[in-house]
Amino acid sequence: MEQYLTLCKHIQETGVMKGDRTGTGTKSVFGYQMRFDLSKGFPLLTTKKTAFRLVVSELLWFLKGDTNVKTLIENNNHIWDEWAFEKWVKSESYQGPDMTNFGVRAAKDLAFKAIVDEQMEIFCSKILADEQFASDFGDLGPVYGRQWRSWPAKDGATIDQLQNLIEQIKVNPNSRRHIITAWNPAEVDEMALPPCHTFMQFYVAEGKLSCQLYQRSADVFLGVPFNIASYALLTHLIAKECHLEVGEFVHTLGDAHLYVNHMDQVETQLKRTPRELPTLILSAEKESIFDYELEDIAIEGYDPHPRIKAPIAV
Ligand code: UFP
Repeated sequence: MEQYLTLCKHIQETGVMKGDRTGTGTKSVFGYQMRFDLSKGFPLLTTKKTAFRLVVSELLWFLKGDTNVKTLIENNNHIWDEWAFEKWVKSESYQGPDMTNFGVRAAKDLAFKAIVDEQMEIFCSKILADEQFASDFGDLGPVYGRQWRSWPAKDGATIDQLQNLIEQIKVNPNSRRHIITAWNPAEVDEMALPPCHTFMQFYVAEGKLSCQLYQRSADVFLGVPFNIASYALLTHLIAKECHLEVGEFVHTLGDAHLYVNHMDQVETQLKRTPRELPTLILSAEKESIFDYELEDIAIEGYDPHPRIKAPIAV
């Protein structure tokens, strides 16, 4: 995973200071590309412990076309909580302490962070306990799952981009049209977070399946390690169903940034030496990518450096 550390250094050295939506501030570059040869091991970051189980439960959530955080929270996956929580605290239904700009404020003020955490806990228990609440506030809008599996088409029809893609890879591997887009201009405004990983293309050559992702916006410290693992996993799953070997994952970034409050963590990471990549183990019984459950996907030989905590910018 030298490629990832090289990207961090590249932003440190050549990035420009840039304000951003969250008010945190970033160091940023525009346009960058990394390549990962998936036959050489599974690209899960070894210079800090990265929670693979969260990558898996999020990807399975996308694959099922789900857009409600309830399923994620049931699996003890809290990576999308902030986005749903934001909708709740901005609504009439929320009666607790003022949560304006809770992300930025919590990052600077530990006492306030405790108040946010408390409200977040209340939010998660309500999602789990109250179906109406979950349907009102757990849904993130037409995010990835919706666009991948049921992109709204003319006359109320929907397009299953993922199913179509897999079929085309099987019957017409040489096609240059193996594409899925999550960026739906007609619906972006209804999404809790407009898709960061916006557009993917698959490519078949010499019996191997490769994937290229265009990611419009990349939180290089917190988001990117997840994004790499998630698309590497997706490529493996599709390759297995299509009886192909895995080729490369090509990761193309638009605005690639380090948040200013992640700089110390990045330094820590850069001092560490990458270790051997782990191996992905997929259940031999599962064929269709739509049939996988959490226990069908595992990682072996993962021996990372310890976790590094950092505040997320909301
Ligand atoms: N982000 C990622 N990867 C993701 C994801 C979010 O890096 O998969 F969902 C980061 C990028 C950016 C922020 O820092 O979240 C989204 O903010 P914006 O919409 O303003 O680009």
